[in-house]
Amino acid sequence: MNNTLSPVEIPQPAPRSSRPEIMAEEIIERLTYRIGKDAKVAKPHDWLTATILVVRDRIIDKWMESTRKVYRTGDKRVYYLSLEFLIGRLMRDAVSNMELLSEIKDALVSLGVDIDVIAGLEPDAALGNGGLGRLAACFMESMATVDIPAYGYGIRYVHGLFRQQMADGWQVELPETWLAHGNPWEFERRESSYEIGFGGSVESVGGYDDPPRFVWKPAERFIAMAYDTPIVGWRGKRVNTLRLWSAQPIDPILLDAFNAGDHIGALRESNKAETLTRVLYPADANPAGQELRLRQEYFFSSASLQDILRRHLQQYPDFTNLHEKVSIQLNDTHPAISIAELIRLLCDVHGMDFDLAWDITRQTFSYTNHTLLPEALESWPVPLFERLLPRHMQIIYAINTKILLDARKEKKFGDSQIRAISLIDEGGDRRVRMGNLAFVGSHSINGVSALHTDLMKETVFADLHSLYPNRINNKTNGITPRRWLMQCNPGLTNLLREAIGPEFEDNTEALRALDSFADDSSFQKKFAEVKRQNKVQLANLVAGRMGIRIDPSAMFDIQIKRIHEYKRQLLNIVEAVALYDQIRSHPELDWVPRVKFFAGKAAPSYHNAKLIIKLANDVARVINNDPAVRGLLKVVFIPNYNVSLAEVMVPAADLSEQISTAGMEASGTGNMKFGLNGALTIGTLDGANVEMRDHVGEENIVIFGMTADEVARVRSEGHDPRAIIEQSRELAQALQAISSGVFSPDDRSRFTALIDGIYNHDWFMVAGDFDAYAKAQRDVDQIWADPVSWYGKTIRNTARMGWFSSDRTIRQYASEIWRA
Ligand code: HBZ
Repeated sequence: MNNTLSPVEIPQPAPRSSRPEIMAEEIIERLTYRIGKDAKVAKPHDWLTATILVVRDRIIDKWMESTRKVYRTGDKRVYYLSLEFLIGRLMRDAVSNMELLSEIKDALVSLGVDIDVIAGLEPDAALGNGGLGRLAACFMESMATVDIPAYGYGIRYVHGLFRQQMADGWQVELPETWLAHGNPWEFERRESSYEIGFGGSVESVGGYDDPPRFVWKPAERFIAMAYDTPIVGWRGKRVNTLRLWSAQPIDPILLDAFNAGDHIGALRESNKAETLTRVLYPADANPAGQELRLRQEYFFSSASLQDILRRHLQQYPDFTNLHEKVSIQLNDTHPAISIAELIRLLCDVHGMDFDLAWDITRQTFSYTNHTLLPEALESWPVPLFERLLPRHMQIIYAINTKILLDARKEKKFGDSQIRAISLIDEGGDRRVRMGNLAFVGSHSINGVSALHTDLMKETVFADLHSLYPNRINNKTNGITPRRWLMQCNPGLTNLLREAIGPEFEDNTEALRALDSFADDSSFQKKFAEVKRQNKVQLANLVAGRMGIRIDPSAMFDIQIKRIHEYKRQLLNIVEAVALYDQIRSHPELDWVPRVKFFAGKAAPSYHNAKLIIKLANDVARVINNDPAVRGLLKVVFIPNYNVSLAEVMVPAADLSEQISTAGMEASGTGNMKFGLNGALTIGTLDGANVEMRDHVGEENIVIFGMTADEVARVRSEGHDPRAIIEQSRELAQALQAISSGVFSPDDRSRFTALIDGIYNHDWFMVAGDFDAYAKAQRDVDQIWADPVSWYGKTIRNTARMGWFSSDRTIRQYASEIWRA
């Protein structure tokens, strides 16, 4: 019943009890009436679903409260538009943030169910590739935690990031089916559906006295339907919405065609719609240039904007105050078409004048850049753009005219600078530059670490920055301490609570108090014991999944992230080969036992990244089976890296590898997770490593290698990698061994071209940084050999990483960008 029709007061449901007995009853109730299973025959999966439904009810109470509150207060809403949300499993997160963990455990125990068993069955929602998608997930949780009324908008991909399997050491991609058992977290919202068009033509109407109005007549139309997932903040203070769009056909079946016997043709529309939101593009650095990707980008941007405008009109008479009530954050350029779409909706649909619409648009949008790699900057061929989005193309030309006039007015710009500022790349085939569109359509453009932001000003956006000097700002990334400390590392969390009290649970910077325990030997012992337990868990996982036995007293040296040449897994592997050689040549020396762990996925079309995975596996096979190594060195590549695997690996790490070529990693966030969980970092002065060093102190982090400036200089002046290699016997031998097939006897030239890249140009400075890296690793060995020193440093890492909480990052976005 709609309460505008009915004069009666609709009673609110009574708040749900959190007593274990009551929750146990409710779990049985859900099992019986919602799932239709008798407890006697229920499968673990049924118990999981029933448990989620019980937790979900308690979340819904808070969810509605949060929604009512923002209507009441008229507070500004923040919209986070992202093509990726790498949220992982939600049950432990929800239960823990609702502070129901022990109650739910007890309820399940009373029913004979082990929470860890059912929690492990929840699919890992991998609607993202890597750092960018995971950042969006951490931000969603932090926005709820710091009480910002926020909505995440994205796509409900049927298939998230592919499942990675190894076949003889090669990556094989298999489809991922996270929705196979249904998704108890989501609510289908049929009433929140919007029409999305593509193609067709633009007509202009009117125009005598009034300015002409443009009407887009799309050739194809689809429906975007919403699915909502509640996102719970810490202590359940606020629950926000993650709204993901799914494409539906307007006509599910073309009956005329069907009746005429064309059974396949009858489903054409339906198939086309399903294709739109079926898969996540698996490339994380080179833009996926296909038409379907642009369609996905426009599809979710348009649906989100229509939804935002509809919500605004429920509370306000028109859009003149839109920028006061709405902030839209663009997570990279993937949703940048939203800028043209907002102008289209305001002008063409709601009759606003272009200049006002442009003004409001710019005050509403802000854009986060996540990469400087020139090949990663999105651009679309003008003919494709024109065909798919003819009206948006016109709007982009109109914006461009304004921008270029601005630029011409400033006498300082020459032709090459004007060309760099233009939204259209005119060199070669004409292309629309999405980065430039995002920049000029936003009042704030932020980088994700201090170094990255500086480099943005100096490189990709130098000319736009000179035209609009106050727009670029920095917001150093952060991670949510709930998932990345309290949930994934309960052992450490308990120890911290014992030592410094519970304040850090609400304010991560209170971890600082741990500093005074760093040299306390009894605390060091407890800290070491927690780490050992976490390492045992990882060792068990590896034994169970891969049949490899590892000794938890060895140093766990971990590099987990997407496989990319700039992230330099290759440098790590080459160093492992060099170390292997040393151990065999000098068995008499006191080698520190190490296990080098790798995990990560390669983009399916990224040849060298896939070769690097194969190399890691080939090297692992040889080293792990060589009795001369006596178990002093092991190499393990764990397949199918995802959020859930990270939750086991991060707490178990002794050494965190953050070794990208300086100037290339925008920030990194894995670096922060490891530091918080008491790992020592070995890293370059890149991305947020620079700020980590400033926070933890340079004596508590192992920094090596060329700086970003040095890399830039070497690249422009040219260097001679061959000479560098010849001067380093260790490096030369390792490269020679790999290149000549020592690790690939079945195909001796498998890695020759990969290694030739180092000899010939060494773009990523693997040779350039090798000696510094190898020396830094031996420094790490020395620290390890002295446990008092090791734990002093790692405890200080945990103590000083509080600033890297995404709560801090979100507060900075809120006060400096969103003014929310
Ligand atoms: O964003 C990453 C950066 O490499 C990393 O340094 C940073 O910490 C993180 C969060 O700011 N960038 C990505 O993860 N980028 C992508 O995943 C991506 C996905 C699709 C694309 C391009 C990039 O088309």
